Amino acid sequence: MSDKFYSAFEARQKERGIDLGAARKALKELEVETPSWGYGDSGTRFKVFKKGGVPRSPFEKFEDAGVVHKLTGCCPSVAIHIPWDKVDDFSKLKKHAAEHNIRIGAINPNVFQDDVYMLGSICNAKKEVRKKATAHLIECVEIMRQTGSDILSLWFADGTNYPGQADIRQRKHWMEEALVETYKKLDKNHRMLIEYKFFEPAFYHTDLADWGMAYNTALKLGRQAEVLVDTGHHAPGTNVEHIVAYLIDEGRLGGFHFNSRKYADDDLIVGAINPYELFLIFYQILAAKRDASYPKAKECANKIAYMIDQSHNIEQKIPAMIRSVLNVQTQYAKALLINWDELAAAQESQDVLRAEAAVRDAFEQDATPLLHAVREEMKVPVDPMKAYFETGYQEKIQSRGVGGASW
Ligand code: RM4
Ligand code: MN
Ligand code: MN
Repeated sequence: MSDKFYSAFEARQKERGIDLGAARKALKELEVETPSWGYGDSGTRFKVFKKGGVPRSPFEKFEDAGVVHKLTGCCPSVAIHIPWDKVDDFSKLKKHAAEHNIRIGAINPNVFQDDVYMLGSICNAKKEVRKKATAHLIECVEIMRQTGSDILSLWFADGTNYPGQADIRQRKHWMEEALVETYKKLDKNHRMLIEYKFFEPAFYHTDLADWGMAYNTALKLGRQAEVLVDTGHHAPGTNVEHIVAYLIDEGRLGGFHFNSRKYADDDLIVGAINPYELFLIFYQILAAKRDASYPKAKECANKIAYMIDQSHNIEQKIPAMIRSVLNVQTQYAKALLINWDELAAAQESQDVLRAEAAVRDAFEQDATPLLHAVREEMKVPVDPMKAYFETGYQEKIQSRGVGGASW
């Protein structure tokens, strides 16, 4: 990066009243967790296209994730899905992760793939199925201990396809019972994140359909339970950043699953379709972080777990992950360029257009010089995508052949 490039940017931001030192520090602190399943083959209900070079084991997934961290400097942890990433000895996986300068992140139980879960897991009308599902959740708490993870990330495919198919309130009680039982097993430092989704695979009702249900459940469970917002899990047009602001204010926003959507739960690369939404989410988070008058929100905003949850169906997995991380960084960087005094003054004087402009003006800035400067400081390539293709890693992993792990 030429100094000229950065000085012009610096001068411009000075004129706009932005403290670049604070922005650089915040960017350096941003961590984004990548999902093990984002490195495996995935597809649609029509077809899974098998790619060459896809990891054949959880160990190889961590090797690929290690490359993403090496090039971006901000992906030190990897979420795992059980049993997809189940290994005989988790201490070996933990050690392997450490050898690649990363660690095991959130533990995601899977209670949606066994045949017995067709009509639900912890909300299934059959007691033995509920018991099996609950036992798996508890097994995952044990895996948290073995791996040193402090996040149990829960998502349920439970729901029904037809009116009258099941007793909705009864299922709600079963869900609460199973979660109470699991919650009791948590250690003091553990967090339980509850993810909602309004449809799919169930198409009539989903047992945890929206943030309100997830939030209410978290409240009943206790302080260690929080809500996880997957950006793809809302009906079109939903104001996701409002949900984010509300949950932070209540101290219960635990984390994100970032991805982007055009129509349904598309799981496309985050920021690919709606970068402004991602920016506006960060605007709400940063506003809460700055709010000295409301420590509860500030504290919550400071410990949000940022995670990616995507399915790379047609694109190469590793560069897709790098692109995702860069998109998150870019929108975060832009949100850091908001002039908060200007915004507060416009809001105070109830100047609608000036207030809207104060936010949009940051989005319209080119944050590239800032990102490059931060990457230089972090000693990672200024252009991690380009650097990846220069490493020859993609060619190297072709020797793994076709038919690696799915999801
Ligand atoms: C779901 C949800 C979960 C993820 C599964 C694989 O749609 O987003 O977070 O674990 O997909
Ligand atoms: Mn998700
Ligand atoms: Mn999803």
